[in-house]
Amino acid sequence: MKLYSVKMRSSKGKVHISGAERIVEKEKVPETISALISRAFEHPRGSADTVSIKVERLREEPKRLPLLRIVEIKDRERYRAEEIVWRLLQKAGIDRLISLKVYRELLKGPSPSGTVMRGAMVVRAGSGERIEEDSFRGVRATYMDMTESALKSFRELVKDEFNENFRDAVVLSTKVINCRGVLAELCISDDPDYTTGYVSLKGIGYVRIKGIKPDNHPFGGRAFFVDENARIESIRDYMEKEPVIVDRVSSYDLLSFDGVLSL
Ligand code: WAQ
Ligand code: MG
Repeated sequence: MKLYSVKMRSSKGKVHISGAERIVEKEKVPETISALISRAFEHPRGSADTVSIKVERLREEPKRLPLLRIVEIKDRERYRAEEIVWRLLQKAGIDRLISLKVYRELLKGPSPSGTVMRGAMVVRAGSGERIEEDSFRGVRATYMDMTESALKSFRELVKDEFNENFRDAVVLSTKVINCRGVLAELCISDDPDYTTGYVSLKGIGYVRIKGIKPDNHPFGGRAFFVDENARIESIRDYMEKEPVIVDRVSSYDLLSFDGVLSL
């Protein structure tokens, strides 16, 4: 089957507004472009004045993966966002102080210029050292999507919680967590009004965190936590080149925070 990657990036002036991507069969390319352009025009960060679309034939068969298991915290309001983040990351062996440092860095704009990065920082879980080669840009996960049938099951699974940010984020994180050497991911949206983020942990899944940042906060970012032996070249290669398609969903549960910590 001939599969194509369709990517969209939009900006207003020099400012990046949004990006999204799909992997589809050739016949679906035109309608996919149209849907991505509508999305760019309707983005809450502002209507784009420039939208770029890139269409490429995939040279490799995508790796097929099940979606990460998703959990949500039932008693979210009993804890501070910071505490939820560090206690989850502690399950991946990451020290509290390292987690808090990264969390705060993402919230203030993790690029050395004090703005958001386009990609993710890559952090050694043991030492907290940032190893991405370009700390302005970071490492980008790309070439990933869900099959139509997995998307249908995903909508049924998450019901009213469905939105495009959520859909794209679980797919991205499924790719990221399946990378050799990656132990965990922390994500905070840079959209001022999208305050749901997540921590994903290898072997556990995607933990959704409502109110991971304050309302109307225009910064955010992602951190990929890797083990001591991980090489940045192989992490980057996998993230930026290997195509992944999610072809089935797992589960979506509401658990107490203690319940999540004991998974
Ligand atoms: N690869 C690596 N990092 C990325 C990528 C990518 N493809 N796309 C974005 N980032 C980084 C970049 O630094 C952004 O500033 C940051 O992540 C946030 O991106 O309801 O909306 O697209 O469960 O604003 C997560 C929660 C929503 C979804 C995430 O991220 C849910 C979101 P945004
Ligand atoms: Mg955004």
